[in-house]
Formats: sequence, structure tokens, C-alpha cells
Amino acid sequence: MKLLLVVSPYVFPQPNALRSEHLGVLYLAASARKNGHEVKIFDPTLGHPTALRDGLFSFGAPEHEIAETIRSFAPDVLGVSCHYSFSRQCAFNVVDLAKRLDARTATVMGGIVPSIHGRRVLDDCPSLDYALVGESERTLLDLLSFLSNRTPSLCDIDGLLFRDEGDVISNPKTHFIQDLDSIPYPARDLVDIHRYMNTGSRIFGLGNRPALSLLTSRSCPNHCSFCNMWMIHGRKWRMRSVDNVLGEIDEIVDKYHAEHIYVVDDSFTFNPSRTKVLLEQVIRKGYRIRWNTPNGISVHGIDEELVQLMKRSGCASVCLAIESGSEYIRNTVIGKRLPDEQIVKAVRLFQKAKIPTGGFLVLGMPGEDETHFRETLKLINRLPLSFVVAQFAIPFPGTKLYHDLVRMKVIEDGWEMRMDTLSRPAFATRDFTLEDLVRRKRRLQFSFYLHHVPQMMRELAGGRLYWLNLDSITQFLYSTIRLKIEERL
Ligand code: B12
Ligand code: SF4
Repeated sequence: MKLLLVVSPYVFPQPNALRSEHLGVLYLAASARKNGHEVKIFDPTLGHPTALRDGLFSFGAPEHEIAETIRSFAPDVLGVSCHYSFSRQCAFNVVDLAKRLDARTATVMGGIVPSIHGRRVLDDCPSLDYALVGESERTLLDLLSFLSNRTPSLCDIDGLLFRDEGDVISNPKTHFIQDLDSIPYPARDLVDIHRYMNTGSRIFGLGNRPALSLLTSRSCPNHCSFCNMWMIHGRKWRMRSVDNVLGEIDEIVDKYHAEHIYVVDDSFTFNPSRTKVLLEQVIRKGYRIRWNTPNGISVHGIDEELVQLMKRSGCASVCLAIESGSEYIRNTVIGKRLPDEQIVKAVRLFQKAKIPTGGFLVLGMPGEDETHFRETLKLINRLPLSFVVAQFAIPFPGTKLYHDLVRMKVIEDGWEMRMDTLSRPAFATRDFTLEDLVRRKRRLQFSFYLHHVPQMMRELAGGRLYWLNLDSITQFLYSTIRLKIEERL
């Protein structure tokens, strides 16, 4: 069959959105191609963004260009990948367009959005024939097989949503691929990969050398109350063999000439012994690469041996999921089971190894009050972190946070993330109004950078994290100016 995979366009509040190749789509393309299908990938988000009204930017090609791509390839099946909740409508527009051009084209959507919103995507987009929930390398093949020779039956395709006489049938997602080595490497050759590698996006301090992404394992067995990653890749952590990962790094380095790698696992250090073996082999192979973990790694299991191996294998920076300086918020509300001492120990180990370390924080969890907020300030101000990324809690559908807030009538069932949820809090808490939360985020940034000026200077002088320090200084100045303006008002 002829399969056209389209990355959904999106609208974003900044013209410089982070970009990297879309691993999910490249994995699907590789599997479909290996099974004899003719595959094309179209990523309309790659060009320059267009400025819209209200300070928004559109990442997506003009409609006539998308139409021309669909028309000229004339796919039997058009698959749209929808990663971000706020890009839902843009994804629906592509599906509508494909149906308008040729009503015989079967349309299917996959990715985070159908995985967490379920049947609503079919309810809201009449042109959409199918949606697949979660990991789809196998299930997309089943669907293609059904579309070409009517087997297996739609009811037997795991995680499939489809229409039946005006109703939407939703097969539960129960199977995940255990042998990850059986999946072919992402089909980076099917896209103009250098356009992703050279975006200069400098994700968390990697500099702007050519970079590619790598996924060495899937999922995470933890149960953080705001996370719904288990809906995509299941509850059980699954890993690729070390040899299989090394084979892909060989390809990344030798064939595509990448010098930096973003490791985007949900839990790269979940099994520290396996991570150590992998890093030992990376060192042994002598790759001239640097890598980082923009997605954040778990603090559990970080020890000196692991940190030293990370350093020797080229780790340029890490992001740690700290979430809160309050143990009550971090452990009782979020469910991390992570004491302060472990965080302090991990950050010190990274500092000793001279690996710049960022802290991910979440603000505005239910139950958070001024005391908890001060505990967060206290912890981050005493930690030798290079930067912090503070985000407001987002109640993604399927999470405990979402269900708790619906039960408490703070949000309505059916609540959806909008793009402004990225910069504004999605809900107020008992102790904090939306404005309180915004102010606290600024205070946090101001206080953190104020306490870390000497460290930033040392890092700048040592040539580490040059661009990141400039970003941090910009953030510091911005939050200072905003705070001062607010104090005067
Ligand atoms: C890597 C990553 C990025 C990268 C690259 C994104 C890219 N080009 O792919 C970078 C760092 C650029 C990034 C940026 C952002 N990201 Co991001 N990112 C991720 C991350 C960590 C991994 C995605 C991934 O590669 N997974 C591995 C592959 C194999 O899995 P997959 O993509 O899910 O694909 C599988 C299935 O979903 C399915 N599938 C996927 N597409 C399709 C299509 C069809 C037709 C079918 C049938 C199936 C299907 O099959 C695939 C193979 O099994 C996810 C978290 C996660 N674990 O998913 C967040 C995530 C997608 N990001 C998220 C967000 C919010 C962002 C940002 C907005 C953050 C910010 N505040 O700036 C930015 C904005 C985007 C931008 N362009 O600037 C959210 C989205 C939440 C939501 N519901 O909207 C996630 C879910 C993290 C989270 N929980 O908060 N991100
Ligand atoms: S550790 Fe990270 S990936 Fe795992 S459940 Fe918590 S937030 Fe999700």
C-alpha cells in the first residue's frame, strides 16, 4: 500500500520552537517499508514559521503545498501524527484536506493525542476513519493489512479506534512490543535529515553542532500523578539490547555525521546496571559525540560510577526530574518516592564531574502552599544547578491529577490543554490564584539565578554551557524586570 505519514502542523507562542526529527514517525515508516509498503514522510513544520495574530506562530506549510504533496503521492492511506494536544485542530485540517482531495484515501491518526484523548478524535473529526492508541509499529501494519486484504478483522487490531454504523468502537490497548530489537532503526533516510540536525536549536545546552535523537528504551514504571506516558508505551519498562543501540549510534555517526545526541527515553537510567554497560561500550567504541537528556532523567539510581561513565562517554548536560523542593508535594502528592538527600547527592555528583545539571520543577500541584513553595526555593538555591525549568502542572487526560481535579470540580471532565497552558497555569489551587502562580514562577527564576551568578560565571569562564548561560542570563534579566514592574504596580 502507499502510505503517506504527515507530521501535524502546530501553532506555537514562539518563533523558535525546539525541533528535532520525529522518531515515532520514522519508526513507523521503517516498519511499514520493511513490510513492503511504499512510504513517504511529509513534515510541513520544517519551514520557517509564519507570524499570526496575537503573537502566535504557525509551524506548517501553506494548505496548497500540503495538498500538492498529497495529490502527487496519491496515498492509499494517510497517517497523521499528532504529538501535542494544542495541535489537534491543525491535525484534523490535514485529515479533512486529504478526504476532500480523494474520499477513497483511508485516514488514520496516531501519537500522543489519540492515545490520551481516545474516541474524541473520531467524534471531533468526521473525516478521520481510524485512530491508533500508543506504540503502533505492529498495529499500523495490521491496519494496512486489513485495508489491503481484509485481515485481521478490525475488532482484532489492538488499540484501534474505528467507526461502525455510526458508532465508534474502541479496542483496548493491551500489547506492547517486547522485543524492541525487532523494530528496524528509524527511517532517517526518508526525510531530509540534515534540516533537523542543523536547526541550531541547542536543546538544553548541547551547542549547535549537528544533532540527532535516540531512544534506547521505552516507558517508565513509575506512577507520577501528572504523567500519562504509560498510555503510549505501557506500564512496563522495556529496553533495547546494548548491541542494537550501538548499531544505531554507528549509523547516526557514520551515515548521518551527527556530533550530538539527544537521548529521549522516558527513563534512561531506570536500570542503572544496563545504562552502565551501554555507556562502557560507548566509551570503548571511542565515538566523538556529546549527548544529553533533554527529557529529564530519574534521580533514583544515580551513583558516582554512573556519573563518571556518563562524563567519559560525552555527556554534556543532564536534566533531573526534581519536581518540588517539598517532600510532601514531591512524594505524597506527585508520588515520586524521592528524598531530598538523594537529590542533593545526585546534583553534587554531577557538579563534581563538571556535568552542567538542570532541574525540572512543577508548580501549582493541588495542596501546594506558601510553605511548600519556600521549600522549593530553599532547595534549588542551595543546589549547584546550572539552570531550572519550572512549569505549571498540566492535568493531562488519563492522569491521577486530571481525575482528582475533575472529582474536586476544579476542571470539567473533557478539559483540554490549549497552547496558552504552556505559559499560563491551567488551574488555580486552594492557596494560589492563577496570578499568584505566575508571580511565584517569576520569583523562583529570579531567586534561582540571583543565587547562581557565581556558578554561571564559573561555567561561562570554563567554556561550559555558553549558550545556556546566555539564555539563563536573559531569563534572569526578564524575571527581574517583570518583578520590579509588578512591585511598583
Ligand atoms: C522527544 C520529545 C520532544 C522533542 C522532539 C519532538 C519531535 N519532533 O518528536 C523536543 C525536545 C523538540 C520536544 C519539544 C516539545 N515538547 Co516534547 N516530547 C518528546 C518526548 C520526550 C518523546 C517523543 C518521542 O520521540 N517518543 C518516542 C516515539 C517512538 O514514540 P511516539 O512519538 O509516541 O510515537 C509512537 C506512537 O505515539 C505512535 N504514533 C506516533 N505518530 C503516529 C502516527 C500514526 C499515523 C500512527 C498510526 C501512530 C503514531 O507510534 C509511534 C511508534 O510506536 C515526549 C514524551 C513521550 N514520552 O512521548 C514529549 C512530549 C510529546 N512533548 C510535549 C511537549 C509539551 C513539548 C513542548 C511543547 C514543550 C515546551 N513547553 O516547549 C515542546 C514543543 C514542541 C516544539 N516543536 O517546540 C508533551 C506533549 C503533551 C501534549 N499532550 O500535548 C510530551 C508528551 C511530554 C509531556 N508529557 O509533557 N519534545
Ligand atoms: S518518572 Fe517521569 S516518565 Fe516516569 S511516571 Fe514519573 S514523570 Fe512519567
